[in-house]
Amino acid sequence: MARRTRMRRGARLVWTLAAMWMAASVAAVVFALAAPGATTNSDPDVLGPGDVTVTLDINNSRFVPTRVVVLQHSTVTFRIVNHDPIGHEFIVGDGGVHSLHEAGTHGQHGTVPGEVSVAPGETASTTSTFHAPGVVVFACHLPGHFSYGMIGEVVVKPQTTR
Ligand SMILES: [Cu+2]
Repeated sequence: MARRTRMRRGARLVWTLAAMWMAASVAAVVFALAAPGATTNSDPDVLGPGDVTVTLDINNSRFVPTRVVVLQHSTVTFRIVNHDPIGHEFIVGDGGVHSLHEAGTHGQHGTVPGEVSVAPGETASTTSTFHAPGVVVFACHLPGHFSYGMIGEVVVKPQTTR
C-alpha cells in the first residue's frame, strides 16, 4: 500500500516536471516570435513562411504562373486547376524526381506528396515543404508535355532576420 503511494507520488512528479517543461517551451516560442531577429516577410510577392496555398492554372498545356516564390521552411499546397480537355500531372521535386518521371511510365499520381494527376477539367491538390533555398522545378511528364514546355519553378528564398 505504502509502496503504491510512493509510486503514485513519483508519477505525479514526472507529470509536474513535464508540465513545467512544456510551459517553458511555450514561453520560449512566444519570446522567439516577439523578439528582434524573428522571421518576417514584408515582400508581398514572396509567400510564407509557414503554410501557404498557391493556385496554378493549366491552360493549353502550360502552367500559369510558371514561377512561385516562397520563403524557406514554407509548406505549400498547390491547387492545380486543369482547364484543358486532356489530363495533366503536377510533379515538383529535384532533378532525380523529374528524370524518373520523364523516363518512366507512371500512371496516376496522388499518394506521393508533390505528385498529383489532374483529370480534364478537374482540380487536384498536393502539398510539399521547401526547406533549402534554391530553385525547385515543377513539371508535367505526360508524353511530350515536358518538351512542349509544361514546366515551372519554385524559387525558395532564404529567411532573413530584421
Ligand atoms: Cu501535361
